[in-house]
Amino acid sequence: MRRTLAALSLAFGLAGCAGSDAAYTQLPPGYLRDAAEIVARADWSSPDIVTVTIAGHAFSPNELVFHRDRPTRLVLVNSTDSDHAVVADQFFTDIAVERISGGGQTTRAPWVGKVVVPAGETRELWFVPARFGAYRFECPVAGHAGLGERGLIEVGR
Ligand SMILES: [Cu+2]
Repeated sequence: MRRTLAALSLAFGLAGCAGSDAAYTQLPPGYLRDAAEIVARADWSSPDIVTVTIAGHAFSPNELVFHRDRPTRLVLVNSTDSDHAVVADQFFTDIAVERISGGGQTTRAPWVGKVVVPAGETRELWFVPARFGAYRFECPVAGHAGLGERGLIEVGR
């Protein structure tokens, strides 16, 4: 139920506020039906690790390359004193998520719509890219994408 409420708050758009994570345990429209199975059979002993730092209204790096079918840990470091988040609509529909973790909490859900990174904190998104593609990502906090908090993701072999 809490996750449903989180999704609703995202839908209504809380301007100027990062809100809370959107993580889904029920299959949302357009997402990978077999995400839970992909995550379960992946080998998490030596994942690819990609670290992105948020500072000065920019993601660094802002061009990310992931590899299809490779278990991946995306480490999001917020070095600012305000909250930020990551949304990437088409990318998030094409990955299978193992967990969102950080701040002493772990959320396990196969599908996500938004990852919030509170001020000064770090969050990790563990996932498997399941499709090749090129995608955009950005911070959904009002005004932040326009200030430069955006980037590109490529999933290759
Ligand atoms: Cu932001």
